[in-house]
Amino acid sequence: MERTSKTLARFGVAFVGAATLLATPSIGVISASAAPATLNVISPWNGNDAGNPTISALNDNTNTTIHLEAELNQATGADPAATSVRFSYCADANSDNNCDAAPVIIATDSSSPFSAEWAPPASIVDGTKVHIIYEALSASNVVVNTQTKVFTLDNSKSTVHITSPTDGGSIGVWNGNFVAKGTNSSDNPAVTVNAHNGAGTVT
Ligand SMILES: [Ca+2]
Ligand SMILES: [Ca+2]
Repeated sequence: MERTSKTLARFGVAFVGAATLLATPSIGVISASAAPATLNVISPWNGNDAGNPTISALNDNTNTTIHLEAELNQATGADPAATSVRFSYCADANSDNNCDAAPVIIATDSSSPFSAEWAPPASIVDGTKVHIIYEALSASNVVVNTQTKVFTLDNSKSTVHITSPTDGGSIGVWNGNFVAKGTNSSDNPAVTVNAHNGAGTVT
């Protein structure tokens, strides 16, 4: 059964039944036969500022973009082959949890780590809620899974840009120290590295 996501429904895009054919895949339309492949959102991390996660485009001494990343996981046989991730955004300036206009595609990445660098347009001012939409696409550009994360743009928040370990790379240590390197915004934020293997804070 085909369905439209809340994202599309919010814009009043008419859904006239399962026979609807679209010339190109639209954001949020999930294919009729596909069981969802796993789509894990990596960045931005929405665990900061409990209940009100923020993103910041403050210059991190490398760039003023916000890193978007997701991971595809399709180890089980029933999953359709997702081959790329498409990143989109919309603004929700009146904070009613609905996009104020149709989502705008940022980029599509077809190689792991699936990522994009996003420069928020000047039209999105500080304090605006932003929906980041992650879509797993099949080789024929059918959406097989989608997730939306909501953040508030707050360019007063400190930023970091990690250069080592490399994005998606491996760390060749089993139980020891490793060095994380990068740049940070000029307000000199304190940087904490958390290990996601249960070891807790390591630096
Ligand atoms: Ca950055
Ligand atoms: Ca809105």
